[in-house]
Amino acid sequence: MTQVSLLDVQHEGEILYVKMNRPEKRNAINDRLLQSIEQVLDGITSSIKCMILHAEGDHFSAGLDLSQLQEKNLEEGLFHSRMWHRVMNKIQYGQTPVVAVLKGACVGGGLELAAACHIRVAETSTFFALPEGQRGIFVGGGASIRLPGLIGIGNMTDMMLTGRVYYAAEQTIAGFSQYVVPESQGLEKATELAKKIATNTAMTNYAVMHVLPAIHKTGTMEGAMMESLIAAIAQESVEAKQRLRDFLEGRAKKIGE
Ligand code: 1HE
Repeated sequence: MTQVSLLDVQHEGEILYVKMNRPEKRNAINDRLLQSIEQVLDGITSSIKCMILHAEGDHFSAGLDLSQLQEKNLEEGLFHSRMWHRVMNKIQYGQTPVVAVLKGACVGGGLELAAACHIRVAETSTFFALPEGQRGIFVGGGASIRLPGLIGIGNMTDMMLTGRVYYAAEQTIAGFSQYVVPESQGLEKATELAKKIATNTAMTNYAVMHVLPAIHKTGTMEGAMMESLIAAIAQESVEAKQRLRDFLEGRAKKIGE
């Protein structure tokens, strides 16, 4: 039997477009889809300056493919969750910033996937939920680690205990996504943002992706020292020095230009 590819991957210059392509199952994430995402992440080279993760169909993702979970025993369940953690960590702490374009369902593991990305652009049809509570299970793709930081532990608790759904259109979701855009405009907005991200120095993007979260999680003394170290490292690069000269000599764009 020929297997249809669950991911559509396209390069455009420095931007890598990765599209989940399982619309008939609302982009529910089975192991094959998760592993395909991991393969793409493993293959990213420094020529890619930003990745955009988006989805075919009306929904970003209906979360974990529940048909797979049903068959797992305790040990398999543990390793399955750890596999999710591995892939989510490769997104968050990988080679390149990732911008996610959200629409329709962004629920369960789909929300965990979105939360691992660096920027989220939500079209107005997006809704966020954690149906794990109602399905009798628990989040297993890193939501406990990432979501409280985005929306607060109180809101995550509410979502899991009561099945609360948040709608992008209500504009109550500042923590879920940094941007809310009209229907069908997510990819255009994500591309605009990716192009900006691609103009940063590699060290700035690295520091934001890897050092900022580490500082955020550590004590203030240690965090301040880490900040000083990465600030010193970043300003030392030839490219940073050139950018500072460009500004001082009137060649750089001003804020907002
Ligand atoms: C699925 C899944 C899925 C759809 N696993 N097959 N996630 C959930 O509990 C969300 C479950 N899904 C839904 O609530 C709805 O499907 C939607 C609101 C997202 C979309 O509704 P709708 O009416 O557009 O589609 P549908 O008719 O419900 O689904 C279309 C098909 O996709 C159907 O299969 P078909 O063979 O009957 O056509 C559905 O069974 C299938 N489908 N969602 C498997 N999730 C790392 S741990 C994370 C733990 C979790 O993510 S738990 C949350 C799981």
